[in-house]
Amino acid sequence: MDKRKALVTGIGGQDGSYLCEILLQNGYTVHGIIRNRTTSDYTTVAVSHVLAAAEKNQNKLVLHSGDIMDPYFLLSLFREHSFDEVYHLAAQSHVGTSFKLQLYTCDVNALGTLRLIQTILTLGLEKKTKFYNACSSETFGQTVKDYQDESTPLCPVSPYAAAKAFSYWITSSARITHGLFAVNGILFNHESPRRGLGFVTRKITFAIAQIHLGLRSCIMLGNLNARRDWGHARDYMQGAYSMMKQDAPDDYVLATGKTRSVRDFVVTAFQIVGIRLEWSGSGIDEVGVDARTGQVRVRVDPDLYRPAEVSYLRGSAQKAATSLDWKPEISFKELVKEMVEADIALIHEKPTRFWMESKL
Ligand code: NAP
Ligand code: G4F
Repeated sequence: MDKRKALVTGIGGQDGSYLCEILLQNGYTVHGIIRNRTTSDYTTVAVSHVLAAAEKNQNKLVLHSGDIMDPYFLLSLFREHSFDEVYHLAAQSHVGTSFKLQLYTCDVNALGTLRLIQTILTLGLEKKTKFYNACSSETFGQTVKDYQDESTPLCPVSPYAAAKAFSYWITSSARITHGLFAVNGILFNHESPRRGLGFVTRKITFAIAQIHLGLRSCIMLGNLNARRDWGHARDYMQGAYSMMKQDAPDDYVLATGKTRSVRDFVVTAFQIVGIRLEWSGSGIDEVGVDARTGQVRVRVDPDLYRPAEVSYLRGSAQKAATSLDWKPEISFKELVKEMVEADIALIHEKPTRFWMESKL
């Protein structure tokens, strides 16, 4: 069994919670950075999984309350533990929010990555510690190609993507300049029941669960025509783990190769609870109506349009298939079903909880 020591930044997020489980299954001692919440009664689904794993794996999973923006915190953490592998997942990961919080997003997503790399270099750990950077398909921006892969130029249109592009280049630079085992995982959208409520898939599945249980009537959405390549987060974290197992560092795209619109996601998710949608109107007047009852279930809110949109993403993960033997296991329909059913179960389980309406 491998006895390696890994650090996961952003362990309390969707991906961190799955990666933590994968690392524990593979015999790692896992350390995770989690931000202290002053309102301790608020626990996301992802965090609750990490806390459950910590309970089950005492001494094998160590949670550190901290922030990647504090270099002294990072220095003392790395000095004490000199990790074998660092999976850097922490980020302000919401693209829409990045237009309002530009400086903050760039500070965390771009300079936060540099802070971690600098910590490794400052402590002379570049020959010991492997580094994974969570890069994003959002960095491809408005591409004209039918699909995007490792050779597609980065052309960011949001502050989020610009910051992630910086993180990509500073990671490759550390590989070239300092010989650091540094990997960029360029991941297309991946979802799960542990996704934050502000992302469109979970916003939809959570609202449909509420509609199904008679707790609300309609979902407000922005751009229904945007297309994404959606996979399952567990599959993608398995891929990220494989990238770090290679003999030499490299950059890899993870994607399903299939693209679907937000509208397709809504239609598929409503089908899980037996509702068939029919669409009428156009632009901000478009509505999705329950074909059987005539009730309006989807409306468009122009406030949810983004100042600049990535309208089409479809990835080719050919390189990961060949070099990592990676392929996504969970289909789009299985993903949507798992998410809708998990949200119905969650609301059943915690009916009195105050659920925040997502305005994102
Ligand atoms: P997520 O659920 O938003 O998780 C991000 C985590 O980072 C959260 O737990 C957050 O903590 C933490 N964090 C943010 N700022 C921090 C800071 N300054 N110090 C310490 N922790 C901080 O995102 P995800 O979906 O798991 O994605 C993981 C990474 O992959 C992110 O870097 C994201 O940008 C990237 N990515 C995601 C996708 C995707 O489709 N999911 C695709 C491509 C790339 P709080 O909860 O306290 O905010
Ligand atoms: O779910 P989203 O917010 O994800 P987005 O912007 O694609 O970003 C996610 O994937 C990236 C990988 O490509 C990650 F790097 C990033 O961290 C994040 O995980 O939005 C998906 C699409 C967008 O086109 C958005 O305009 O859905 C559209 N959309 C339509 N209505 C909406 C809504 N998005 C949100 N969040 N909320 C809406 O009501």
